[in-house]
Amino acid sequence: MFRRLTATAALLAAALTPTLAGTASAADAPLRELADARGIYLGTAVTGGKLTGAYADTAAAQFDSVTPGNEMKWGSVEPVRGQYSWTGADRIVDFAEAHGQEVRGHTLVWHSQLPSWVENGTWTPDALRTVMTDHVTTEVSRYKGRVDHWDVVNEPLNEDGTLRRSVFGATLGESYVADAFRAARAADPAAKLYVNDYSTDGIGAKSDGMYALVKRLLAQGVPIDGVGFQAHLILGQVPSTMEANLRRFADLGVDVAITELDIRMTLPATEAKLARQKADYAAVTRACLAVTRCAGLTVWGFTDSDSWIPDFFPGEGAATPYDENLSPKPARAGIAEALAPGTPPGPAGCTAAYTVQSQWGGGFTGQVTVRNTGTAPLTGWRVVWEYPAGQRIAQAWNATVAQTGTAVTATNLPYNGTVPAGGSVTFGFNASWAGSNPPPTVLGCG
Ligand code: 9MR
Repeated sequence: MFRRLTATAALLAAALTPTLAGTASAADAPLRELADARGIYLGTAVTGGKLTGAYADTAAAQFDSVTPGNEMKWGSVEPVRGQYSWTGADRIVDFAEAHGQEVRGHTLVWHSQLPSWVENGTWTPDALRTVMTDHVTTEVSRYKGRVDHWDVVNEPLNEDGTLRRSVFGATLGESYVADAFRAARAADPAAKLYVNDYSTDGIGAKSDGMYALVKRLLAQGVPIDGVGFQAHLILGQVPSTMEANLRRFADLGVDVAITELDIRMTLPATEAKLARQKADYAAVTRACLAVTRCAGLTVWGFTDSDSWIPDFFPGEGAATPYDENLSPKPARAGIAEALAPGTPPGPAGCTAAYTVQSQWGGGFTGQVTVRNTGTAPLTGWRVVWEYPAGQRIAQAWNATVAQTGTAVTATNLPYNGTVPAGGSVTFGFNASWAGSNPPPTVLGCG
């Protein structure tokens, strides 16, 4: 899909006033309008059974694309061979149509959440190929004209970039990927067909494998339109090569999309971690905006009450842009500010470097350098960090510094908020320590 440009762009540009850290007033606009004005869609995974009340209202108001979290998977729709159950999937597609949203169909061929008759069957290559293409044809035909993007093949690769030995890979080799795409194209020629995987977000062995796979498929004339990057990320670990990675795929002549974004942290969530998460969400959003063929960005659940993370990573969570009570978190503002008219796409606007200048019994002097690594001037900055060993800030200069428990927030003063591209400013402070004085565990700038 190519970017959609609408009149909303001009309206929003006129309505929003640039302030600290981008355009703070963009936080009030629905995310879907901000995204639309920048030519991308903003989607969320949803759980069909929860689509009532405030959950439904937020999903409809903020997002212009939905992905069924589970309801379109093979195990959900064809639990018994040839017997299809569409209730869960229909509910989400109906909801999307009622609210002017696109649908990302997820997913047709995947090694997980398969019915046991497929996973544990004994298959000849021909029999499995027939079962697979029948499944693809039936599901895509059912939603012909109603599903905009399909994750046709999900997670086909191992960590080293080789073909996963799923029942499909082991029985059919790489040919199953091509056959699944051909069946999907035949069933709905207008739907955009994607291959989708995790840990392919930055440049590395696995994304190299995906790159080579997509190149081979294209060379064979396989009807593949796009590559999905799931982006199940860890706080503070947005790959620095994400934008370059998206771009190299786009340069092959396919669309790209961020399909399952979440950014998990070790619980409890603190102010500093949430601020870091905000910067991370913004960085991913900017990476998509920077690549013209990035069709859109989908979060994997918009509320922490509907996230897979706590079940799969005990002790971790708070990975989505809204908290469990559907209140927006700083991460939501991170997306909004990145999408706001006038925010430059591309790499994050600032980094922070923390050093201890001198230390004595019980006290030390610290210094933080804020560097503008973006392409536009910063018009304000905020640095957050977290102390692991009970350090306490006593006084600061060249910034306003506040501490709540372990979390420290430093903001610019009127005279040093503007930092030109490539420039830096420094502030300092005196603080106390006892026992040890380790560096901050979380450090972020936004
Ligand atoms: O969000 C889905 C969760 O409810 C399921 O329990 C889980 C089972 O694996 O699948 C989750 O979604 C996955 C998605 O379909 C593919 N990429 C990884 C996602 C997280 O596991």
